[in-house]
Amino acid sequence: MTENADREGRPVGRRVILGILGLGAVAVPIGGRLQDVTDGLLATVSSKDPTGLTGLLPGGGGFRFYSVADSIPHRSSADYRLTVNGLVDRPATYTLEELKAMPRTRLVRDVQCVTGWRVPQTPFAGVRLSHLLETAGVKPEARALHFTCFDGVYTESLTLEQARRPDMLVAYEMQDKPVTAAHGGPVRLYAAPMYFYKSAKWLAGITVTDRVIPGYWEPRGYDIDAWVGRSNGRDDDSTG
Ligand SMILES: Nc1nc2c(c(=O)[nH]1)N[C@H]1C(S)=C(S)[C@@H](COP(=O)(O)O)O[C@H]1N2
Ligand SMILES: [Mo]
Repeated sequence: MTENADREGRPVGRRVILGILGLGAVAVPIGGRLQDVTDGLLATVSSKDPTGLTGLLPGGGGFRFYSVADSIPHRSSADYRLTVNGLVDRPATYTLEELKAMPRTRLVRDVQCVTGWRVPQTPFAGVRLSHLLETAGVKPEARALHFTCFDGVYTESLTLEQARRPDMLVAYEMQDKPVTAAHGGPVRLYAAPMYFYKSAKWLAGITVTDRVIPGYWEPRGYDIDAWVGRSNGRDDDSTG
C-alpha cells in the first residue's frame, strides 16, 4: 500500500484501513494476531478530510473512525493503566476497575467533528476530570493538562479551568457500552463542549503542566480552545 498525503501535504498512513476494507471482515490483524473490531471498519475512506485517516463506522450511527497512527492500538481492560502526574501532590496510576469505582457521570451530548459531521445526543459515561484532579491534588503553579495516548502519537491539552468543568470526562463507556478499541477504548477523553479532536482516544496519561502544550492538531491549524461554534473560524460564521 502507498502512503497518501492529504491536501496539506502531511503523510497519512492508509495501509491498515485499506487492509480492513480489503478484508471486509470484523477481525483485523494487528500486532501479529487477529483482533475483533466490533464496529466493523468498512465503507468510505476520505482523502479530503484533513483530520487524518478516516472510515465510516457502520454500526456507529454516523461516527467516523479517526486515527493519526497506522494501526488501532489495543489494550485489554485488565492491562489498561491511566497515569496522572506532573504538578500534583499525589501522582497515581489507575486500573480500569479503579476508575470505574470512582463517582460515575453520564452525559448525553452532541458529538461534533471540526470537519462537519455530527452525531446527536450520544451518551458517554466515566469519571470527571475534575474528580481525578481533586484526588491528585493540583499544585498552585499548575495551569493546564497534557494528555497522551497509547497510540504513541496523539496528544491533546486543556487549560486547568476547562478541565475542571463538569462536562469533561475520562470516559469508559460510549453509547452505553464499553468504549471499543476503534473508538479509543478502553478509556478515552470526552470533552463534551469542544470539537471532537479534543477527545483523545486510547488515553494513557494526564500530566498537569504550568502552561498549555498544544495538542497534535493544533500546530496543524486547529484552535487550542476548541469550543463548538465559537472556534475554528465559526466565530464569524464564515464557514457555517
Ligand atoms: N488518539 C487519537 N485520538 C483522537 C484522534 C486520533 O487520531 N488519535 N482523532 C480525533 C478526532 S479528529 C476525532 S473526530 C475523534 C474521532 O473519534 P471516533 O474515532 O471515536 O469517531 O477522535 C479524536 N481523538
Ligand atoms: Mo475530528
